[in-house]
Amino acid sequence: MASLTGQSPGLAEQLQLQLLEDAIPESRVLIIMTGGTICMRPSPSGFVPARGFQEQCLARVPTFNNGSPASMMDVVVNAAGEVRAHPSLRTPQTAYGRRVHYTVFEFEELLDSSSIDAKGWAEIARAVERNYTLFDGFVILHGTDSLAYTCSALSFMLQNLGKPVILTGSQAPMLELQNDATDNLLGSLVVAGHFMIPEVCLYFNNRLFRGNRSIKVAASDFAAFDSPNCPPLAVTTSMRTNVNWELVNRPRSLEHFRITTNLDTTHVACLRIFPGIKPEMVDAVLKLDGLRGLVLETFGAGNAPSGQDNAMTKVLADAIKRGIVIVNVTQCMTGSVSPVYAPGMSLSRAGVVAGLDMTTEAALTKLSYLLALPDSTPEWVAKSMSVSLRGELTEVSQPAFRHPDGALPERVQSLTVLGYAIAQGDLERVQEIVTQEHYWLLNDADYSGNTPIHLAATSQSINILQYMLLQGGSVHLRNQNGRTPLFLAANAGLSEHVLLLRKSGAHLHSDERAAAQLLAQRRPGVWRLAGIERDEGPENS
Ligand code: ASN
Repeated sequence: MASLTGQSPGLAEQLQLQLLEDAIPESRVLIIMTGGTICMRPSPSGFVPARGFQEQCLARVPTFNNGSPASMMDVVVNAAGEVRAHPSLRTPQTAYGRRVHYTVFEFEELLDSSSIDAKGWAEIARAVERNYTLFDGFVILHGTDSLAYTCSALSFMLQNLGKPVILTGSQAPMLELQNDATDNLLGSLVVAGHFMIPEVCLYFNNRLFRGNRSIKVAASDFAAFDSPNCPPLAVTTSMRTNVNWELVNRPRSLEHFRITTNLDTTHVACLRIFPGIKPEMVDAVLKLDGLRGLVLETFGAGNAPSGQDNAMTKVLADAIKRGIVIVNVTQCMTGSVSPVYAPGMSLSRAGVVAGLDMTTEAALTKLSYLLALPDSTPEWVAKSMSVSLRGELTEVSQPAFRHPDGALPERVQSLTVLGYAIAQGDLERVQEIVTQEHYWLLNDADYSGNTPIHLAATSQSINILQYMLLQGGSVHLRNQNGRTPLFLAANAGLSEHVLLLRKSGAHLHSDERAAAQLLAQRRPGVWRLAGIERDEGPENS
């Protein structure tokens, strides 16, 4: 440890420096390695994924390892809930005054992403679910070839997501001298460790995209991805990462995080229309054994050739009558499918669903997700395809959302007024402020790091807490003492508040469990509701 005076430090100074080090807050991030170029090494048969990413690529690099004493991090590694201690690393302190404490969990089989399928997506979703309460955020390392599909699929598979899930990869391997892997991984770690963006995102070349809006646009450029119909959620510059909080989606229900894993990719197809395509060709695809859904990539604003005597339209209408869901997306990079021209209009009259501005990747994975849901009917799936489930399409204008970014200029006043209304249990006033305020305040923090959800967690009116949770306030943000709203509610002995927060997916952070256990000795009842059992082990519910 370096001394402030340049000489070797005495014991007292060492202790002081250690205390200063320990006072730096940390975020816990799990990196899930699925394969891809980022971890690849050359072999006689071309580049192949290689194991040992943490030791080989990260442990020796100062930006990924601040050299703090080795420590272990628990990771749940399988369906039986087996917990394995993994060696972990810490980044140096970031521009936001934190360190990211992380470990890499490598899948048994590392893939070139061109070989991933619904089974691989399910494995990723399960790894996130099993470790959800142990980490603040997740970074998924993945090949770039099918990355946009995986992002889209995961966005539908992860429901009521309350924490960031950031996918990234690279165009050149981490061990190549000139690579994009270092920046992509570091940027993803910073986002996952600092910003409450509870969405499945893709971070690449200094930009953070909504996962289900992104497409791969370049085979070898470092700027490999774009999100033509949705601006980036964040951009990293030399100064900082600027988050566009108005665009960030929030889970707005009183439900736990959960996953759906059985996407039906085997009964869907995608067909690109071209000038001269024959109706018989389209009919042949639509008559594939067991086909349940088709994504039709059409011209411009959603137009397809109608064929002689409207033969194409008839083929499509017949398939829809047989129960096949057909979704219309545009071949263009930007813009939306809308029935402005006669050919587009006749498709919509035949029952073809307008996929609006969805990417093909999003349309295909959404179709696979909806068709696999229990009790889904073709009519219901068709209707749901035009509705935004995870921000994958532009439907109507969404409410804007704003999150703390270090500065609280003109919003401090509203935050204070909101604080008073919460303290007085005045639900009507709270609703008024939250509805009228230009920026959403619910995830803003006051001088002590308390968000309105922290305040509501101990307010006399449970209805205020419920209202705020339904507006998308985060249950995972921690105040300056590292406390979650759940901790505060339990500490105040408010069982009803605790139950409501738990229902909404709240859990105690691993850093506050030791204190919670001590407090539970005096008040076991309410702390049990908060998730503290007598024989404490890692919590995964
Ligand atoms: N073929 C690689 C993959 O998708 C491409 C990459 O990651 N850049 O796994």
